[in-house]
Amino acid sequence: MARRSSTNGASRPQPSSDRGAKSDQDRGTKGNQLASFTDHPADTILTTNHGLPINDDQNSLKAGERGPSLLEDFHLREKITHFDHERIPERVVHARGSGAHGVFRVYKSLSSLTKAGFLTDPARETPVFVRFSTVAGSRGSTDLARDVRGFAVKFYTDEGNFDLVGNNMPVFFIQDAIKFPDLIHAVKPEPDNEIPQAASAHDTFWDFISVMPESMHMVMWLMSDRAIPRSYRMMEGFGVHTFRLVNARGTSRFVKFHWKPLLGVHSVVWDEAQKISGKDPDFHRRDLWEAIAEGKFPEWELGLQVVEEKDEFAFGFDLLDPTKLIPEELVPVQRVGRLTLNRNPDNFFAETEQAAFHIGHVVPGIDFSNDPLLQGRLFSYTDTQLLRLGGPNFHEIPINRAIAPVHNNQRDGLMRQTIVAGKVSYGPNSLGNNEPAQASASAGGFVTFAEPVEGAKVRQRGASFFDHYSQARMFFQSQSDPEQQHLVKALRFELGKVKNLDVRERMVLHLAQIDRDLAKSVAKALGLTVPAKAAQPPNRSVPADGSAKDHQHHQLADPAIVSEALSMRAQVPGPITTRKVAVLIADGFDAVGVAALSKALAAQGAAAFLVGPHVGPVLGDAGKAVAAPFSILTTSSVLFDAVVVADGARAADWAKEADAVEFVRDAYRHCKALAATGAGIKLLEAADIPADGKDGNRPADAAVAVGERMSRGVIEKFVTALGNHRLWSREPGLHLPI
Ligand code: HDD
Repeated sequence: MARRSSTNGASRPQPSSDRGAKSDQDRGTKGNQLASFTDHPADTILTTNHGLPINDDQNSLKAGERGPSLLEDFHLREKITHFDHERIPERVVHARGSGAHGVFRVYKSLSSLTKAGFLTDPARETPVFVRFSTVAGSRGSTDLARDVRGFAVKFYTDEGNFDLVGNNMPVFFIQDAIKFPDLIHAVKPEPDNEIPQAASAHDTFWDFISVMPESMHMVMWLMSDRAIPRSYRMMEGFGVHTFRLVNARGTSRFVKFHWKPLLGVHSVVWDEAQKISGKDPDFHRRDLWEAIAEGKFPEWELGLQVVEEKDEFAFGFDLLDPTKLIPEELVPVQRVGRLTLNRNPDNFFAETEQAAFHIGHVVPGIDFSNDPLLQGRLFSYTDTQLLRLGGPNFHEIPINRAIAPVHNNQRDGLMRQTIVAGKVSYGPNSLGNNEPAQASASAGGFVTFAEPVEGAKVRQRGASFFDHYSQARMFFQSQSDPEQQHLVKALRFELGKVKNLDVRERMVLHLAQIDRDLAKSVAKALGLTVPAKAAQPPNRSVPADGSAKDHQHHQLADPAIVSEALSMRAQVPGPITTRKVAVLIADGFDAVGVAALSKALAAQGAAAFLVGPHVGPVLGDAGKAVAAPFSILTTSSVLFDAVVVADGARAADWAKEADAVEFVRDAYRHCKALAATGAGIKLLEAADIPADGKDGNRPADAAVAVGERMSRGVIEKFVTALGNHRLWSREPGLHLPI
């Protein structure tokens, strides 16, 4: 098999030829004469990094069979030196991630809003690279941590790269970038013992939050199920900040960017998330990889909320405040284009790990607002790459290269790849025809929107920034009952893990400002009570001289809004495409029934996976064996969306297996669709799952389908339940009394 070692990477848009210098590696492995050394083709022969074919890669060079190794062994030294330097610093935040290539296309020209070429030409397909991530954990941490997810998109446009570096939540913890290092120090593992990994449920995080009221809205999102997505493919994305769109006439409007997944917005439950973290910490990474490998390409629509310049002050909150969102009920999201992820990276390190996103990578037609969080980010991203990727030439790494031509007078530096001919590396010049030449606006030159700016130099924020609770309340009150329950349980869990009593008490005071019932429910599980008139909780995020005192706990002028768009449950569940169903089979299983079920699932893009008592051949009732890819030991129902127990000669044996009982019990507890036929029903009974028609004392469960045979009725009921994602009404019985 031919080995690919191109620095241009077949795996990403090709850069313009004038900058694509060939590497030593390419030159070294392409020589024809190598073919004569072995039976292998020339480009498969093992060489040093300098192209020398290696004769023995099994033994180091020694002075005699039993003698010491020799310093002369250049191959040993090169190999081990390279190995010693294989690691680069992981990202200080968002270290754990997964990437994919794809394309973006706008539905129709948005030229009235922006002059950005990729948003004005529906015929143009723009290549993209997307990296999803968690924030707090290290590179090897679990995918299912309760955390914000990064959603970073690099558009390789004809006018340069545009990076939309967003999250799966539309607001942020802090209002000003100056607090970012504090936030991250608080949430990362505690510095004395580096515990806990990838978790916010510890004292330093909640200590910080409990004296930072501006975090309350984001904390509601973090405690909601949005923080434990079912899949990267089933998350919304948000640019968070207010940006500007500028059209060819120079008219500017404010804009919030959204990504709306076509598979719906779905999450797992917390107990499930914790179990997935043990059973398959790569769950989201695997899910994304497999969907793309199978050709079931994840898709999102790009959404815009556009606000006219004249309406800048039309809201009770400030558009520059990243702890506030614009309710979709006030400004609808227009869906303007589609993102499709259609290709897995060839090499994780070269592409996903070395991808360098920067919120400052914009193209003509897109501009910034004065959001103080955004402004600070404009500094941070290039700065961090200098350390992480080792110097100023990280833009030359294939995954980061623009497809637009790059010409400038920047030269040299560590690991420079581009070979620029000629003497002139300055401008203006006369020796080089004054090139590279500046581009006029009409020739595509980026011109910053000429926003008038005036004011005293101050370290202050606008008054409405000090309303910390209104939108937190709006978020909580917009959730459906099960979503509120999950949020309450998450707070009980997280604060229950906090050892410091003062921190717990302060948090209850904050919750009381958001919603009294919420505070009471959480307090109860912490052994606390909410005072009849809850005191104002502390706010340490004010300057030492108290100049911001007047603004503390300011209340929004807007009437209370309940925003359906904030509830995942209020949204269309989406198709069952790519949903995974575990089918438990034992020897003598109902082969025709399982085939009918698999066919029905496949017809809607979902897939059945056979789980046997062991991996490998399991006999069907007609004597034909099928290979089970999973056994009850190698997998778990938390890794599937739904579970079926098939009838068969040995199906009743499942009921005696503790692992099988756990399998279906978890599926039921996590509100998933279940089906069982014939003797398979015994397993549901062993797990105390109400199987309708079998136990007259219990009401039928809308997401448990049972029958003697795998009838059309059983399959239809099961598939409908799968389409509803989860049957949350099962849950109340599982809760502590509130
Ligand atoms: Fe950030 C990475 C998103 C605030 C500093 N950030 C990073 C990534 C995402 C975000 C998705 C990972 C990119 C990738 O996959 O490589 N960050 C956000 C959002 C924010 C935000 C949506 C608020 C709205 N970030 C933020 C602030 C600062 C940073 C206020 C610093 C002042 N972020 C960084 C960083 C990182 C980063 C240190 C780490 C690795 C990197 O940039 O390339 O520069």
